[in-house]
Amino acid sequence: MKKVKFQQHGDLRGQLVAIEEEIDIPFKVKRVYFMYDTVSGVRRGYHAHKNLKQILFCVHGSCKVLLDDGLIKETVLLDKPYEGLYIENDIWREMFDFSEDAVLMVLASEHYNELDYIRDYDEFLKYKGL
Ligand code: T46
Repeated sequence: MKKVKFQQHGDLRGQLVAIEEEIDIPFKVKRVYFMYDTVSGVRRGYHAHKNLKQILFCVHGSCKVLLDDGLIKETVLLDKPYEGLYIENDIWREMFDFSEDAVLMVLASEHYNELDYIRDYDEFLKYKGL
C-alpha cells in the first residue's frame, strides 16, 4: 500500500488532476467505479482480492481505509482529491468514517469478478499462509 500524491494543475480557474495509466499508475485501468451517498456510520469492504490492484481516491469529502496484510493493520485517511491510495492484491480492506459528501472513486486493474474476492477473514489468513 502506498499513498501517492498526483500533480495538481492549478490556475486562476481552479484545480485539475490528470492520471495516465502505466505512467502515473502501474497498471492498465480496466474498470472505474465510485461510491457516494454512503450512509452515516457504515463500514464497507471486508474483503481482500486475489489478483486485483486498485487506486482509491476520495475525490470529494473524506473517508478512512483500514488495510491489513494479515500481520499489520494500518488506517489511512483519504481527504484530498489529488491523493491516491494504491492497494495491491492480498490486502484486506475496510472503508469507514465516510463524510456525508464523500465520493470514493476507484481505478481497478481488472474487470469485476466475484471469484477474485476473499470475503471471509479466516479464509484470507489461510490464503496468506498465516
Ligand atoms: C473494493 C472496495 C474498495 C459491481 O457490479 N461491479 C463492480 O465493479 C463493483 C465494485 C461492485 N459491483 C456490485 C457488487 C455488489 O452488489 O456492487 C455492489 C456493491 O459492491 P461491494 O459490496 O463489493 O462494495 P464494497 O464497497 O464493499 O467494495 C468495493 C469493491 O467491491 C472492492 O473491490 O476493493 O470497494
